[in-house]
Amino acid sequence: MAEIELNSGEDAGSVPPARDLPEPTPQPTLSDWQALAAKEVKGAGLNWHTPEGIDVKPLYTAEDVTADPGLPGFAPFTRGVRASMYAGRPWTIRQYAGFSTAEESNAFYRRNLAAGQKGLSVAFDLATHRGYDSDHPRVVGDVGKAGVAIDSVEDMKILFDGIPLDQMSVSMTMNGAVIPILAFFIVAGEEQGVPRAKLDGTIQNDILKEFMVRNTYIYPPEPSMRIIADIIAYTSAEMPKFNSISISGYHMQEAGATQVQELAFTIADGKEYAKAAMAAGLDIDKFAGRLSFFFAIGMNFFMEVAKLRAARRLWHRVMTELGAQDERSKMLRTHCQTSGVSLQEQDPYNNVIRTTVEALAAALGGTQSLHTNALDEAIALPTDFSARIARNTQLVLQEETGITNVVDPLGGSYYVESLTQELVTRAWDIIERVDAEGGMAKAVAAGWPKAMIEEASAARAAAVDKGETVIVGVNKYRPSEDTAVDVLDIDNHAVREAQVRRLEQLRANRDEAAVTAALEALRAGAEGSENLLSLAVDCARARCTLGEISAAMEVAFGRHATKPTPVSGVYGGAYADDLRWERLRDGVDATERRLGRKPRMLVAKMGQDGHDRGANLVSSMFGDLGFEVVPGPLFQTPAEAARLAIDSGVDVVGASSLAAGHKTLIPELIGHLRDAGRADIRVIAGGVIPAQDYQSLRDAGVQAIFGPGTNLINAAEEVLRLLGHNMPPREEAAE
Ligand code: MLC
Ligand code: 5AD
Repeated sequence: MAEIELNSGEDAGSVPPARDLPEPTPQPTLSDWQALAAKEVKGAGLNWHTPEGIDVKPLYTAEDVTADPGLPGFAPFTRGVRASMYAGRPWTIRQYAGFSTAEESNAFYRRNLAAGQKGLSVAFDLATHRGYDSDHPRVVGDVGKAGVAIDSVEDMKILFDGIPLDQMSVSMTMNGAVIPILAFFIVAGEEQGVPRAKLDGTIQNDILKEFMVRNTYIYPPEPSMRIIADIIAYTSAEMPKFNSISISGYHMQEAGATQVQELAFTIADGKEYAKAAMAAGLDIDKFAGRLSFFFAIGMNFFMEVAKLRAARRLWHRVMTELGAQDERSKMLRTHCQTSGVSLQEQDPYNNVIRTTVEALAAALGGTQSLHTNALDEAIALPTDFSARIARNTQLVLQEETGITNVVDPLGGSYYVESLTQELVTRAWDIIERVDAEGGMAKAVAAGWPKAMIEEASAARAAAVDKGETVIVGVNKYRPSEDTAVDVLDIDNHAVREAQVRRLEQLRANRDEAAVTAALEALRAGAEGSENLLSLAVDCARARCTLGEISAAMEVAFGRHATKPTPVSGVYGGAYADDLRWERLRDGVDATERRLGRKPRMLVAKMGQDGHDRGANLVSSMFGDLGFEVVPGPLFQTPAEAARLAIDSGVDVVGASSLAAGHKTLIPELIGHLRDAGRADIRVIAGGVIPAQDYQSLRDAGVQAIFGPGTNLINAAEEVLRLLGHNMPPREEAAE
């Protein structure tokens, strides 16, 4: 009370006259701070040079903030797309999941929803992604492995059995076989009594990043872009609550992109899709409000927060330039997923900590929806146990920490505002380069965005292998004993048999004339210009299968294939003048002298697993070391890979497996080599391979196994030894 009275001036007489006040202490200036800090660290440099090329300073002040971030809910939405953000409604807890059969995945979804998950997100198996039915000979190792097998609308109905599709929003990660999957979803809704206008959800439908980094495409780029325009046209007219696309940077970061690259290429992809839909005659304000985004959130905490804020500002600018009038069209709404590659097989409980930090960054960046990875991410799909911890990470953040009560709580942070601006500027430079070359479809075809990402990936791998980038429990503080975690194992043969039986039943009970007519109409539509999704909905009603629908379009479009082109010089360059590298090069030279030619290695990718990050890295590194590397094409069968190995005269095949097909595919490869009398070709395996599978792979003849977190230098030593080079043990060579 006393102060209030004083301040009210009633007692003004007791305030000392101004001339008696002590002289105000001069405020320290920035150069005072610089001098003090320099003294503390004895002149050492404190700037942090990030992989994006940003020099982060040790201190930010008001002088670094050049733009007012505005208010949430208002353009350019830097502080969030909603005025009330999580204070009004928290982000959607949307866990990506799917495995085995539709029945098993449905049961898993129901358990998760009962335990607090808020939205669904379907992971399909690779056979489904690539447009093959489960009984197709090319997909023997893939059915039900990395996601759920869906062959027809009957499977889709089982997947959502007991889940009301007018109440639950469903995301479906599908890009290749996007037409049959969305058609099955629409008809499953219809047969559940939910008209398509009421379906709420998202389809990924983002093909450009498939050509760049994810590789689950089916058709060549041009018809693939038409498919996207057809889907946007259909959903904007018929499904007002459905997000027609989820423009994804996630996979770019997973493939090694820096945050600036992820940001720039994702926004540029979005611009390309908007332009494609406009070129197909659609009004931008009719569809743009249902374009959505998807980003990865890695361990660079503030960079990730700033990235989401920068993304919103960039999208607002792009859509304004494209002529959007409605503010909703310019709002970047996004899903985020914590980073899979940041998680490790070694010391796996650290992954819970990493995921928590990443989830917090996603929330402070203002995401609309979030998936948190499970702690066993580096080796397998989540179990009920690991999925519970992953989900609870979000529940604890939402319900225990109070972070949802204040909108954009980092707004106004000198560092975060400055970083946001810096990311906008740097990403805009790349977007302008893309524009100058005619847009993202052309840039992707030219290949430079992929090469840029692979260079960043190789540089990061070298920094980790050299220990400059620390990963706790992997390249520093490594525990002396490994911690075993229980992992989910899927009986791929049983799933495939169950699917094959259901396909037989479906084919036996349908009206073949109706099937043929619907497929013929679709084929003709693909050659013409009728809306493909609309035609596929008729196919789905007639019980055509996913493989049949995909094949009907393939007649018109063809199937796309690419040849890997690994980058060179980046990994090796990072090791210039390094003793370990020189020892390895000596080993390669000695092997070359002995063989009378360079040692040769095929880096094989078998099955429908298109994750080529590891394969590209290995090709690039062994190439830098002086091997002759044959980068095998994606999607080979074991027989094809064996043939390529023999025809190319390789000494060793490195089979890279990131999608769980290793137990089926690698033993088959070895069998084919043996049958051809070439058991001398060594086979090594690398990728996401859980320790409990090691013995069975060794029994099958695999000579070395390199799991997640492998140091490539150590792997190369092992390979040289396998090739008969007498490599001194590492300890002796340490000096
Ligand atoms: C939200 N709402 C509010 C509000 N906040 N209303 C009032 N006040 C607030 N504060 C409203 C919204 O406007 C919206 O209604 C409704 O609530 C739902 O909120 P949302 O924010 O739109 O969330 P959601 O429905 O979850 O949608 C999020 C999305 C969507 C737009 C990002 O596209 C989505 O769910 N994407 C998920 C993608 C995904 O899971 N992908 C997995 C990829 S895995 P209205 O009417 O305005 O809509 C992968 C891995 C791999 O790719 O490689 O295999
Ligand atoms: N279930 C759960 N998570 C999955 N992921 C991939 N497939 C599944 C699945 N079937 C996650 C992993 C991976 C990312 C691409 O998505 O985190 O890194």
